[in-house]
Amino acid sequence: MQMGLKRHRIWQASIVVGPLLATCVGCSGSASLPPVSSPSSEQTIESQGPPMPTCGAPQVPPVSASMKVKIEQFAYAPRSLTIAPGTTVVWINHDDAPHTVTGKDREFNSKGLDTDDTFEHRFDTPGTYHYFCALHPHMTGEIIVR
Ligand SMILES: [Cu+2]
Repeated sequence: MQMGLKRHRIWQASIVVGPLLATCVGCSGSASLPPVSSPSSEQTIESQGPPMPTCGAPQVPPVSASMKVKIEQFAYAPRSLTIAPGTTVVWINHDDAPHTVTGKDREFNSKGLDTDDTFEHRFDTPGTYHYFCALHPHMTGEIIVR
């Protein structure tokens, strides 16, 4: 009777070790196929804990600010835009006619923008930047960086 009990215990112990090893293998295995593209990937990473290197989840860079200026009916909207240094301004042409975004002092200059084309420029230095459309010089706008 007693011998039988002991054997039973030993058998149980070996069963406990087995699953532990299996869990370890399972960890690294699951880390290699994380749902990286899912928006909740940050939560997934936290729950996975230390084994991050094989995970390869890309760190989301801080989103740099950007502002949009529409080009509509031969005008920039808004015509005057105030932004913080380091902001990227994106112009998008909603007109059927081509337009450009040309800095008065040529600090920046787009090609002719067709419909729905965009042009972007990052403003790092405080100041007022006047610009116009090279094809329709009466179209003017300004970017104020401060
Ligand atoms: Cu134009």
